[in-house]
Amino acid sequence: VTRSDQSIVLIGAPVEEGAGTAGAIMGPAALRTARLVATLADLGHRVDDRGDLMLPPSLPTAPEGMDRARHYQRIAGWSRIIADATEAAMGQGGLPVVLGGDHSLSMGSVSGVARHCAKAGRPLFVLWLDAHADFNTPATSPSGNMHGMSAAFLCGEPGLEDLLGDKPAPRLAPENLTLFGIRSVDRDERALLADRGIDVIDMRLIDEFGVSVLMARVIERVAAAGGHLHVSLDVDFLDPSLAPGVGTTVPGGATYREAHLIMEMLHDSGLVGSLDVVELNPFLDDRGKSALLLVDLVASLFGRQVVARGGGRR
Ligand code: Z70
Ligand code: MN
Ligand code: MN
Ligand code: MN
Repeated sequence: VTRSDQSIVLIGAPVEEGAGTAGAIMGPAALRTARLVATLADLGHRVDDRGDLMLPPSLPTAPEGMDRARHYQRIAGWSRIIADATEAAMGQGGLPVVLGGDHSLSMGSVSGVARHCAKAGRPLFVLWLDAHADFNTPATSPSGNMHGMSAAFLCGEPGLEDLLGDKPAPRLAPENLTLFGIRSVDRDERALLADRGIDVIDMRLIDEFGVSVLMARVIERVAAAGGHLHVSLDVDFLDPSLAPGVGTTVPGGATYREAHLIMEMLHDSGLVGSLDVVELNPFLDDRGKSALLLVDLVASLFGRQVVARGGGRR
């Protein structure tokens, strides 16, 4: 339950090879500079900052035909150490928060969480807050950038079967994935999403129904299944006027108030057991603005409230 006494494990994952633009390597440092650790500790949580992971010098070899997945070897190396780190943190009763780094890191983070959930017999649900669907495969991707493939990989789409080597993860049930905030999808990616029946909450639905109704639906499904909810927060979910520190800006993103409400509802649900904060590119940011907003959002997710409420709303 997401209350004021979580054991939060911070895992820096300075991976940027999955993105088309360099700079996400500085993301974990910027989030720490924006006082992430003290902010979570002030909310009453135990915070164990394990520092940044390091890519080992010897990388996995790429299978034949991996030229459609750029920097495959490095992303495979990252995925394996990130998966081991989130699985270990959860095994110790911790709540892993992975600081990115580009969104390819979720291939590792969610895989480690999935391994833990499989052992614990708990169904895994993933909420993917993003402008993009990240549902390309090496065959459908127009760019070859692996940060656009992570959600598809996790659902077992073909092309990256050897990524995790001899420690593969159980696939995420496609019906347990919700993409939320979507406003940029590639042609073949759109066809794949439709074919697999992925739950895509795009900006049109958000405008029409509001985040409150749509989020309540997601939370109810996870609660009914007694599931573990992993939240994968891509900075470009937010409108670029609020969070300019991203490689690919897409107009029409979530507002400050929508984003905070989502985090508050997630906190109140008590269902969130792991988190990624990805795609922050401090090189492109405006005086730390995006990093500071992310830390505020993470604070809301971990229980910061404007006014202390009694038991009624938890
Ligand atoms: C496009 C691709 C992407 C950012 C994900 C974009 C992917 N669909 N871009 N996150 N910033 O190249 O696959
Ligand atoms: Mn557990
Ligand atoms: Mn993304
Ligand atoms: Mn994105």
